[in-house]
Amino acid sequence: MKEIIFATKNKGKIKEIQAILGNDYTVKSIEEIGLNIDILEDGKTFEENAIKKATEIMKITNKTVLADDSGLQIDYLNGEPGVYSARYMGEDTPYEIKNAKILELLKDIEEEKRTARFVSVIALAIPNKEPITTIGTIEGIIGYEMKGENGFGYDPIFYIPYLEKTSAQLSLEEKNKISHRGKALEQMKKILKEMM
Ligand code: ITT
Repeated sequence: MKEIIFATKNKGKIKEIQAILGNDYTVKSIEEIGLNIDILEDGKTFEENAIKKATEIMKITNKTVLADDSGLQIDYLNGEPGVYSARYMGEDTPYEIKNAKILELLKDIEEEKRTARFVSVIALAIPNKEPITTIGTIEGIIGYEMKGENGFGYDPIFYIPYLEKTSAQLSLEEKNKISHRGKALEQMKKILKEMM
């Protein structure tokens, strides 16, 4: 089977990615190939950061590499935490604390003003080729409490009105069908078929 390296250290992401690409490709995280490097995510956009992650690892390995840069944009907070989602309140701060802080900031805000979306940009880097990106989004609102045990990160506060559930209350398969990352990866799957 064709091998793809996924330039992520996030275990929640890799689970979702393997469920989507795993039947067609052998997907390895950077840890699984024995690399331990930190890439400075200094881009201003998801696209810049995704391309940077994929390209840096492609140059080191000389192999096909995918990367995801993603985040949660909360309209009431002017789009924050956005590209800083992983670093919001500090990279090592537990998500219970980050999520509690966001709930507190939006405490008395009515539903109409709680709109938010997850965005994922997937970048593909192949040696000697220009990088290619795909994008996926999912719209929702910030809930009034944390709910659900699945997923990772901000999933317990991301409420999807038409499902009446947070994304942490969805199974991996349910989330992948509708999520930002699922949508971006499905598009990337088509590109991969042509390129590899
Ligand atoms: P890598 O760079 O190693 O892939 P990371 O966690 O640092 O891992 P990002 O820089 O792309 O990745 O930050 C994405 C953050 O956005 C992630 O850490 C979560 O806080 C949040 N996020 C993205 N997708 C999410 C999802 O599906 N569910 C919950 N939170 C998500």
